[in-house]
Amino acid sequence: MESKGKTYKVKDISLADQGRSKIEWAESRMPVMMKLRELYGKTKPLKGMRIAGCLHVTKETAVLIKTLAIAGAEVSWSGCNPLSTQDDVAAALAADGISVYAWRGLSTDEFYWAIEKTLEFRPQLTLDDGSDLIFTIHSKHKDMLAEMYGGSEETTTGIHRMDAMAKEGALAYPVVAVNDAETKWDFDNVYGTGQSSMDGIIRATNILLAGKVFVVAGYGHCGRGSAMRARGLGARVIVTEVDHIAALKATLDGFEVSTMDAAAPRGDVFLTATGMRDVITGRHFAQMKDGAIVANTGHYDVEINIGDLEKIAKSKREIRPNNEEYRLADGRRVYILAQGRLVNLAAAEGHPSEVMDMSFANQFMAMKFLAEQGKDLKPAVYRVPREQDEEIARLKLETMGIKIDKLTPEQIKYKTDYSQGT
Ligand code: RBV
Repeated sequence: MESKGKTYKVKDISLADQGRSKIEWAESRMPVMMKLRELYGKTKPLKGMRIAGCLHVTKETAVLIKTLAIAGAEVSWSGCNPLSTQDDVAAALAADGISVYAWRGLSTDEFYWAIEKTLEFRPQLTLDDGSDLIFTIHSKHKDMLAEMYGGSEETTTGIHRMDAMAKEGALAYPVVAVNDAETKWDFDNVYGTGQSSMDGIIRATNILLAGKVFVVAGYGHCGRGSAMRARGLGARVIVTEVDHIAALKATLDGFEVSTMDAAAPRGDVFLTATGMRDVITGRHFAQMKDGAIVANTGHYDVEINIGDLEKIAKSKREIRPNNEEYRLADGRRVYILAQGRLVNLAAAEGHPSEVMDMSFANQFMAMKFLAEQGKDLKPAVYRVPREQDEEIARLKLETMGIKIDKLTPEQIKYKTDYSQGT
């Protein structure tokens, strides 16, 4: 509902209590975020800053949004994928006074409408997952550029977009590549994607993964996490790649590496994690076994060419939530999960809170950094400083009750003394 005087549009505001419980649950699993609230709730480093965010509206994102608000920011939010919004969480945020424009299942027009709504208060900072906000401001709202302090980007696909923009000289404000922090991509992309993708596939199908041939396309961080978890559940995993080094890593990690053409007739389950379009196309569908299940965990829905499948399919029906059965002329059935959109967020709840704790701590610190220094920075893509990564890892370990060793002064000396050999 969008009503006069209200700065939100969500599916059903009466779901707010349910959403609040979910958010509380996430808070109880996100100790680093709670620590940031404690630290910056007093000093309010984001006071007076207007932040527009475009990132999956999940219980974890709600924890980030509330933390930004506690640190003084005014926030306006939209979801970054048509199928990832948790409507109860959106309702809870709206009921608690956050300006949020997000509901599950919005159309492409509504998706961009929601982004426009979040820009109405003329943000000074943008927080993106996929860079749709940054791109919209640069293409449609150039008048806003002068007020911008900077932006941050959550995911690999968005970073590629930003690097390309910077290379062309088209980027007009500084962007922090949150994705590339070690405490983000070595954890969120690997363990987060690994677990949440299995979760999405299982919720949409409830199949037994043990004994299945599970094809993972792409052996970047997300592909590696997914391959590891599929193997852990007893699947026989085949990895497909276009990059020689990644293919070699997968091989030495003990996975079978093959081409998609060779894997297509063998796979029971397919999962794309490449960030590239047309990874599974018509000629692959034509080879698949009856009952093959096909899903994507990459940011955009371009990895599986569903248009090709539509062309050869005789009929289609929803057999379970987030699971569509396509029947081919010869009677074979192929199942597409979550319309080829990221299965971990569309068919499950996204990455677990514990891992988003680190990703979103990086987001928070990026916002703080840009609020303080953004105006002095040249437009470029900035990597997260090493100290920030180290501090987040330190805090995470501390909240997990894990202690580590410290170098002695002799060891530090040894480390820097190049004269000592055998
Ligand atoms: N992602 N967010 C969640 N639970 O809020 N789960 C996954 C969540 C992010 C993740 O950081 C990844 O980079 C991005 O979604 C892909 O769009």
